[in-house]
Amino acid sequence: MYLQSGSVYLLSILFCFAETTNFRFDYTYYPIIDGWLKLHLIPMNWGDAWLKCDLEGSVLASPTDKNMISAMDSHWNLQNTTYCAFYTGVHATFSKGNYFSIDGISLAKMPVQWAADEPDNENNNEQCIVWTDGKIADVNCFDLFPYMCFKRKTNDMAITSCGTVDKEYELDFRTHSCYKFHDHSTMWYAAHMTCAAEGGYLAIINSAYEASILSKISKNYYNKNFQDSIDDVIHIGIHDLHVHGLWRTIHGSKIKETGYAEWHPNQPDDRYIPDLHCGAMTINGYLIRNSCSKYAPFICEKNPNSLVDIQ
Ligand SMILES: [Ca+2]
Ligand SMILES: [Ca+2]
Repeated sequence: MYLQSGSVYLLSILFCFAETTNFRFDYTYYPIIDGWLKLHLIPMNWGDAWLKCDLEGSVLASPTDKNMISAMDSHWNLQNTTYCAFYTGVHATFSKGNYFSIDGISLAKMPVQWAADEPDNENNNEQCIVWTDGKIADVNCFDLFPYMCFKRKTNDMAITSCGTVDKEYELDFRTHSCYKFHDHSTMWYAAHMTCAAEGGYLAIINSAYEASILSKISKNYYNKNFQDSIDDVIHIGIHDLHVHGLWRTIHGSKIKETGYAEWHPNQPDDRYIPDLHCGAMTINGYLIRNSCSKYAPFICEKNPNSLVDIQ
């Protein structure tokens, strides 16, 4: 019975993905560049913009040729924003004055024009390039601007059963969720941002079975890489950031209502310790209080439909 419903589920997923050629629903395909663009309207500094595109599986878009410029202009003109400029991927953050796109194309090879009075490298502190009204200007990389991400279509791109081109997500047929273990240790907030950019969320444990899956994934990593690991916790999606002691999932549920509330012995204790407001999982699958700024690996969970354009 289980196998049958699992098969039907898989078929529905495959059918759904066969119907779409989208990279992800929030990117727009432009045939002229054989790729996708996305404008992020929440302004960020250039480094954060670079990271956001990177986590989404793309790069900051650069005006490398006339087709890219045409597509970038078209996409920008679709948006309703009071900003007059957005970040491109062109930067000189490696050495002043030497501007390249993210993939190393020299600005000197791009068919672009500087805006009036640019470049001025104001205060000798402008190493990033914005696109403004069809021209470019150098700005301080810490200034906040919207930014545009670009994903080039490649022959090896394929949407998996997890609804993403990211092959590291694996579908579990019992939970109908996909999981990805990130071995890059980072703080809880950055882990949350990473999962969100990938179309997922920091894993929320809903059953003993799901705890066993996450434990197995984690043990695989730790046993392979650390023989004497004492740092054996993994960020997951629980916290008491809003009120000390009131533990919730990042989707707002009480821990007891998620279907799994197996805390590590003596956890969570009531002592108030600043910063100890984020939740983690031991490699054996027990919940534990953890420092939000502690660097640890993490697991993202993803609904297979989260990035699919269902219109
Ligand atoms: Ca300038
Ligand atoms: Ca779950």
